[in-house]
Amino acid sequence: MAAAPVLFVDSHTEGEPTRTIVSGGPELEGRNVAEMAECLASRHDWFRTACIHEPRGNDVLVGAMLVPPHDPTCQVGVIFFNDVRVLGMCGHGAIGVVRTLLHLGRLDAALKHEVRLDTPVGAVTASVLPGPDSVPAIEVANVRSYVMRRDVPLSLSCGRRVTGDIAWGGNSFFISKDHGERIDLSNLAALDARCREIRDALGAAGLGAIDGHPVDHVELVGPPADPANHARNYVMCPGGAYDRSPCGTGTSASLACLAARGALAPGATWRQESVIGSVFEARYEPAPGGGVMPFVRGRAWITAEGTLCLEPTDPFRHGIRAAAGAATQATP
Ligand code: PYC
Repeated sequence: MAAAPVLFVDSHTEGEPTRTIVSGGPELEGRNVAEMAECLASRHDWFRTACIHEPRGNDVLVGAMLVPPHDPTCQVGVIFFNDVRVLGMCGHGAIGVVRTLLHLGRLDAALKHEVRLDTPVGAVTASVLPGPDSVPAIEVANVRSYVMRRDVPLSLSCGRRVTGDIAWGGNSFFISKDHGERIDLSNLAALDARCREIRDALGAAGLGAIDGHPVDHVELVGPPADPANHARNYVMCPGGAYDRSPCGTGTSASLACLAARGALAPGATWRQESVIGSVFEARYEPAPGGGVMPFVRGRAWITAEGTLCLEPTDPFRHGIRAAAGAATQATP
């Protein structure tokens, strides 16, 4: 029997792209979405690389595979992945998925509409709200976010010392303010270098993973360019690409840090600017058990839709992977 076509819809959320796999792809086994994600990672990694790696994708793209939900309160299951691995959660990706569901007519944009997404790290509720220029604003009630370690000092290879908090917002982040770099598109090379130094120093300090979470996102925070906003960030993702959006899980982790310091009251609005100047509006409620329940609001636009073709004769049908310095294709 021929494999079902892989249908996709591409969107961007405040600049950061999401490729939603609407149908097709490998059958994933599991008693819940976390187990299905594990099945994708361990047995079908070729599908992740086919969707995200060149020549079909790129290192900025995040994939979102729609799967049947297991949590009976959820309408859809979603497994996020990037150029490196399967992710637990992705804030901009969740907004892109909901925009895609609206585009496909699976949600009614005219109504205030709630949709629950079953993700590997738990159920996430998204609300569709009226937005400026009749573009809906999508607010994601993310998973509980919390600080794992505060004021962690690091010595970088350049000799600079930085401090930062390690926090969870659906992914784990090292969040630093005293990094010494301008958060500006004209300074990308230096921002990239500083984040890589920080990641190396985290590894050298034995902080590459905490509480079972790889600390593989680095978030540099600075003053906003627009005084209407509260902060600007540069977020390096696990593969080294920077987030064009203000990063939903990174904004959630930042809220947890602000709340832990008493620097932001529950319910108060936090406008988080990205390095490209796009904005997420966020707030939190105290979480039972500590930390915060974050709400992150942003907008997404559809950029493309179609079928991914994996021709059997194409040596790079499963994506180009750099292994030991050589470009190889991933095989199932
Ligand atoms: O929005 O959570 C996010 C995210 C994580 C990595 C890229 N974007």
